[in-house]
Amino acid sequence: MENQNKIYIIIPTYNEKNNIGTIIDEIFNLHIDNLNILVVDDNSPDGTGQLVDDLKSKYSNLHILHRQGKMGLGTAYVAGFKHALKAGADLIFEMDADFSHKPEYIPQFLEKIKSCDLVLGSRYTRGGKIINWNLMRRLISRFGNIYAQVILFLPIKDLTGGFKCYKRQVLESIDINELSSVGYNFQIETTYRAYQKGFKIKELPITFTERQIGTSKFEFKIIIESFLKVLFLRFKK
Ligand SMILES: Nc1nc2c(ncn2[C@@H]2O[C@H](COP(=O)(O)OP(=O)(O)O)[C@@H](O)[C@H]2O)c(=O)[nH]1
Ligand SMILES: [Mg+2]
Repeated sequence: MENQNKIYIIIPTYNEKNNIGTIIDEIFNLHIDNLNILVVDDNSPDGTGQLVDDLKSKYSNLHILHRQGKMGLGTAYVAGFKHALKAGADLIFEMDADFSHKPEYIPQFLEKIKSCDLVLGSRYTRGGKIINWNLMRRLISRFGNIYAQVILFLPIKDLTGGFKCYKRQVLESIDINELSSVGYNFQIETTYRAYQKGFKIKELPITFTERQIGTSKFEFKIIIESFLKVLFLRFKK
C-alpha cells in the first residue's frame, strides 16, 4: 500500500510470547510503505522481549523498547509516543498484541485519518461489535463508556478502546507526561485532551474479539479506580 507518512505502530507487551510474532508478521504482511512497529516490553517473564529482538534481523522496521519491569500500560504508551515522535513519525498507532485489534483494520485507519486528527477503533459506533465477552464485562464496559461520555460531555461512543491512530500534532500538543497510567483512563484521557484542544476525532467501527491466548489485565479494582478518575478528570484543569 502506497503511503507517504511515516507510521509507528506501538504495541505494549507483557507476556505475549504466543501472540507477538504472529501479529508482527500479519502487520508487515500488509505491505504498507514507511510502516514501523515499536514494541514496548516490560521485561516479560515469558521472554516476549527476546523473541522480538530475534525478529529484528527479519524486519528492519521493527523496534523494541525494553523496560525494567511491569510499569503499566499508560507509561508504556508514553515511552512509545516519545520514541516515535523523536523518530519523526507522522502517524502513531496504539494497538494490543493479543489480536483483539485486527491488523486488517490498519488500512481503514489510514484512510480515515486523512480527514481528521485522531481515529478511534470503536466497538460502540454503528457497525462495531464485541466477540467473546460475557454479559458482565459487556455491561461494565458499556456503562463505563456512557458514564465517561456524560461526565466529560464528549460526543464519542467508545472512549476506552486501545486501537487508535493519532496525527503527531495531537501528541505534541497534549501533555503526555501528565496522563493517567491506568489503561482505561489513559485511553479516555488522551481522547479527552485531544477533544479539548479542538482536534477532529472520528470513530471507525471495528469488531473486537477477546484474546484467545494469554491473560487479560481486566480487574475489578481497576474498574472502580477508573470510574473515580473520570470524575477527577472532569474537575482537573
Ligand atoms: N508494556 C506493558 N504492556 C502491558 C502492560 N499491561 C498490559 N500490557 C499489554 O497491553 C495490551 C492490552 O492488555 P490486555 O491485558 O489485553 O488488556 P485488555 O485488552 O484490556 O484486557 C496487551 O498487548 C498487553 O500485553 C504493562 O504493564 N506493560
Ligand atoms: Mg486484550
